[in-house]
Order: sequence, then structure tokens, then C-alpha cells
Amino acid sequence: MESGFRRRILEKAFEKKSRVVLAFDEHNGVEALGRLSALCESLSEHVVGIKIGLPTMLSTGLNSLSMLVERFKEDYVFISDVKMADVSHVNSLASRLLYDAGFDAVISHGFIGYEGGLEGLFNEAKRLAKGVIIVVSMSHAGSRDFIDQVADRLVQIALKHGAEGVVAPATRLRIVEEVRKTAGSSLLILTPGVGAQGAPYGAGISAGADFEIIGRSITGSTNPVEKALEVKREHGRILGQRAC
Ligand code: BMP
Repeated sequence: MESGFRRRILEKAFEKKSRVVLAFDEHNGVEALGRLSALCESLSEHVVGIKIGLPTMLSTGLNSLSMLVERFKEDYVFISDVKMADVSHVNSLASRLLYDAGFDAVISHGFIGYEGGLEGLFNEAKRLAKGVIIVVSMSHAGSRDFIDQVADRLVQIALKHGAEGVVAPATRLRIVEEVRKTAGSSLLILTPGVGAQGAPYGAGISAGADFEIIGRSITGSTNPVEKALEVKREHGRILGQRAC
């Protein structure tokens, strides 16, 4: 069964004219939940998805997050970023909990391989018609040590098993360009690393990504809406150029 994740995130991109996925990693329990709720209230016209990281999940608990996801599920797609990397039965159990909590897609590492690893996640995603996003390269320098050397094979795994998207770094644009060449339009590409990690806003989009994952530059801004608008304007300029 096809997951609605890809369709929904692209619909939201069109409606909101936005290519921004907000990364939220704050970790001070109830306070973080309140902050996330306030950001969801204020950014709904400018951000298409909310990616929630492990620090937030561990500090707020899944039940509270699930209520927040339920409240804002019409406004955003919700992505769980636990960067799964376990054996199949554990991946299956963990992803079931995350999908049941309302997340539309789960991010997993690809280097664990399919048989006895990713298959638990993919089977659960198919059963529940939810999305899988595979990390094929990371934004930090150490990604060159191991993951980058097999990035192309990780893209192949994502394609073969029907992942909806991949994560690739805005800090190393050649990789994003290569992923796009290999995957064509079969995979969404989400690029972290812009803003706080140094890549300029729009770098990932210029290299062919569909979305930029942006955390602290928006969540830490004194005016998150204005910051999101600034990023949107830059994306609009780049996409306008590309259309010409
Ligand atoms: P920030 O914009 O605050 O640097 O946040 C980036 C987000 O993207 C974080 O949630 C992080 O977990 C995620 N991320 C990353 O930074 N690099 C990667 O290679 C993969 C990620 O998921």
C-alpha cells in the first residue's frame, strides 16, 4: 500500500509555498512541549513538516508528543528522527510505537542493511501505510569516514525497498547532486546542515533537494516566523531561477 507521506508533504509545499521542515530537538520536558506547541501555532503557514529528534522524545515522552501531533496533524507532516539502526524485530517494535503515536514517517540509518535490519521497519511502514526516510550521508565531517563511502549503495537500498525519501547533507552538495542523479524523482531529498551548521539557506535546494531541514536558526531565533520567511524568500528566489 502506498504511504500518504510523500503526497502530503508535497501538497503542503505547494499550499504553503514552502520547502522548510523544522527540526525540533529541545529537551526540557514540559517546557519543550510548550515551546513546540507555540512554534506549531505560529509557523503553520510557513513550514511543511516538523521533525522531532531523540532529545525531545526522551524528555517529553511519546504520549505527550502524540497528543501534540494529533492536535497539529492537519497543518504539518510529522517526522520522527530516532535514526533507527537496530535489528529487525526491534526496528519493527520501535517503528510501530512511533507510527501509532501519529508520526507520518520515521528516519532510519541505511547502513544496517535490509535483511534482518531495515526489513522490520519497511514491513511495519507498509502495513500501516506510513513513510520511511533513509540517511545516506550526514552533515558532519566524520560522515566521510564511513557512511559517505557507501552513500550510493544506501540510495539504492532506499530505492529498492520503496523509501519515500533520503537525508543528505547541505554541507556537501556534491552528494546531494549525486543522489538526485541516481534517484531522479523517485525519492524526496531532505537536507540538514543549513543555518546553524554553516551551509547557507537554499544550498540544499540549489543542489536539487526538495526540502531543507532547519532547526536552531529558527527555533533559537527571537522571531521564528520572520526567520522562516527569510528562508522561504531565499528558496523562492532559487526555485524561481530554476524554473527559468
Ligand atoms: P540544526 O539546523 O539546528 O543544526 O538542526 C539540524 C537537524 O538535522 C538536527 O535535528 C539533526 O538531528 C538533523 N541532522 C543533521 O543535522 N545532520 C544529518 O546529517 C542528519 C540529520 O538528521
